[in-house]
Amino acid sequence: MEIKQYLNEQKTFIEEQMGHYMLEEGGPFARHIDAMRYSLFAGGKRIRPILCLTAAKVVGDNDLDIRDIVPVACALECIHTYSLIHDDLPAMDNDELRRGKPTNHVLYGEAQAILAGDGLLTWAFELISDRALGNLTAEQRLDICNIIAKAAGSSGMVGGQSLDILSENQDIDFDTLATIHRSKTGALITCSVLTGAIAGNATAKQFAALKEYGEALGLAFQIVDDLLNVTATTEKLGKAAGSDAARGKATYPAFFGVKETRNRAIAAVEKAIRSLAIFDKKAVPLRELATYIYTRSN
Ligand code: GRG
Repeated sequence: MEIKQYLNEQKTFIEEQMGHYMLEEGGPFARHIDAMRYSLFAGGKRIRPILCLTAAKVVGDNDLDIRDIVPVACALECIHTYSLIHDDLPAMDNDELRRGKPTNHVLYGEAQAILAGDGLLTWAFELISDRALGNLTAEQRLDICNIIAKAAGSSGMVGGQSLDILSENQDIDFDTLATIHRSKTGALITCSVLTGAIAGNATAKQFAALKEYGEALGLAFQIVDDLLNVTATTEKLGKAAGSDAARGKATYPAFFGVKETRNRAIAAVEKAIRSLAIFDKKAVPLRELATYIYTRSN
């Protein structure tokens, strides 16, 4: 299978579906909804929703209808987009470019950008908990809400972001860097895989394997992000290259140099692929996605 073609098809499908599930334009809150839609539809690889849907297909039986899981996949992208909007704010990374376009606060102002992020985060939980959307049991919805809240909140992405900011220009040890990567980036990636596992009714053994896969993939993803920040151009990245060093952030290349960082990324990809040993050829897209994470250029 050609993974790039699979990813493109999935990205197109998810973007169509997000158009369907996102708040409609207009009405009294038109400017707020515009700001949310601007960042949600500004491009992006859609890796988290793709992981969710692909994991569900791996464990699901023949009756699985992927459309039942689409609201959850869209919710993951809403949360990811909120995190990027807030990450770009002047109080955080103060970036003016994201996905090759002006950041949310540059266009809408800081207050509206904060609210666009808040709106997307909250909308995500509305999508998952709305019984009229998709055919999931109440228990599945509750488990999915819980796993996402944990991954996105203070013991996951938000906590990791806090530690990341506090660690700028500090002499942190490798354990702290690993904690930042695991919580800030890895947690939402792992949970994207696991939401698919819950929606597809994974067995305990399948769930454990997918958890190991998600954790290794999340690590590989962040190591490659660190590498690209050093090796790629702003044009290619669609966001400021070299920004980690400029901000005094601890990264894998800062700890180990580029060559050893590449080796560690490859080791994480290999671990992710090994974790899928219990699955048959249905898991090919997950395996190839792990390799793609290493070779991606933005
Ligand atoms: C709660 C005020 C407040 C802020 C939260 C949690 C947070 C802000 C920010 C952390 C999220 C963050 C920027 C993590 C870095 C992860 C990362 C590598 C993001 C880029 O992901 P891609 O490459 O992006 O999937 P695309 O553009 O493809 O969607």
